[in-house]
Amino acid sequence: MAQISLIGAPTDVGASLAGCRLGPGALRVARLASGLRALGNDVRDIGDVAGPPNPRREPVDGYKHLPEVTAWNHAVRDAVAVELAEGRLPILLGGDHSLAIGSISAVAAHCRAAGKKLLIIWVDAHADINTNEMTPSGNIHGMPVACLLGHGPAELTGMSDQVPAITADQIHQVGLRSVDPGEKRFLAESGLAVYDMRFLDEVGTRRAMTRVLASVDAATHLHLSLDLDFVDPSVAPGVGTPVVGGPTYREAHLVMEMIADTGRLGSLDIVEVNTALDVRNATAELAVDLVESLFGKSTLLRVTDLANPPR
Ligand code: HAR
Ligand code: MN
Ligand code: MN
Ligand code: MN
Repeated sequence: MAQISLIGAPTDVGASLAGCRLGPGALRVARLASGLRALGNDVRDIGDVAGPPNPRREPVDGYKHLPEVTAWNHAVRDAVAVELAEGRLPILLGGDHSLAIGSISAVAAHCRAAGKKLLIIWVDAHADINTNEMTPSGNIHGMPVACLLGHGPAELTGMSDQVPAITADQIHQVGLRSVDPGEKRFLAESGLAVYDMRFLDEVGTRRAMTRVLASVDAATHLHLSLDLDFVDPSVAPGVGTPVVGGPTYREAHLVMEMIADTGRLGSLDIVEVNTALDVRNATAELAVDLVESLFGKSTLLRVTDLANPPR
C-alpha cells in the first residue's frame, strides 16, 4: 500500500499536436484515484499545477516553446518535490513527455538526499533523446532524456540539484521502435540500456523485464516514465505520435506486473494521453488499467497477499 499523490499538468507545450493538455482530466474521468484506492492505497489528488498556454509558435534555436516548457517543468518539479518530501509517491498526470524533465529532476534530487539508488524505466515507442541540433521537429517532448543527461538548454538541464540530473546507467528504455538518426548515435555513445521492440520480440517480454529489473534491490527507488504511445496504437489510439508494432494489451500489463512485484516503485509519470485523438476515452482507461497492475492488481492472490488475505 502506498501514499499516493496525483499531480495534474494539463499542457501540450512540448508536443507537436494539441490535445494532451486534456490528459489529467481524462485520467480522472477514467477513475484513476478510485482504482488505486480500491487496491488499498491512500490517494490524495492535489489538483493541477498551473502554467502558460500553448503559444503555437515556430521553433527558436531548435526549441519549440522553450520558455513555456520551462515554466511548466518548474511547476511540476516543485510539486513533485513537495510530495516526495512528505514521504508520498507522486504520480504526474501529463501532459506531454517534456514534463518528465521536471518530475525526474525532483526525483533525482530526492534520491540523492535520501541515499537511494535511482533507476528510471522509460517505457516509450520513442527514445526522447534529441537535442536542438538533432531534432526533426523542435518538439521538446522528444528531448527529455537528453536534458536529464545534461544535454540541452541550461533552463532544462539545471532543474535538479546537480547537472546532469542523472547518468546513463540510471535509465533503461523499453519498447522503442521509432528512433531518429541522431538519436541512434547518441544512444550508442551514451551506452544507455535499450530494450527495443526487436529485443522484446526475440527475448520475450518476461525475460527482457527480468534483465531490466536485475539491479533492483532494497535501496532502489524505481521511477516509471510511462508514455502511452509505448502500447500498440490498436490498443492505445489516443496519442499524438502513434507508432505501429508496439506491445499488446497483455504484454504491456506484464511489464507493469513485473515492476509491481519488485515493490520498489517510488514515482510515476503518465504522459501523452491525447483525448482529442482518443476513442471513447479508451487510452485513458487503458492507462488506468496499467497503473492498477503497476500497483499490484492481479487476477489471483499473490504470495504477498497470503499473510493477510482479503475477504
Ligand atoms: N523523435 C521525434 C521528435 O523528436 C518524435 C518524438 C515524439 N515524442 C513523444 N514522446 N511522443 O515520446 O520529434
Ligand atoms: Mn515519450
Ligand atoms: Mn513516445
Ligand atoms: Mn478499469
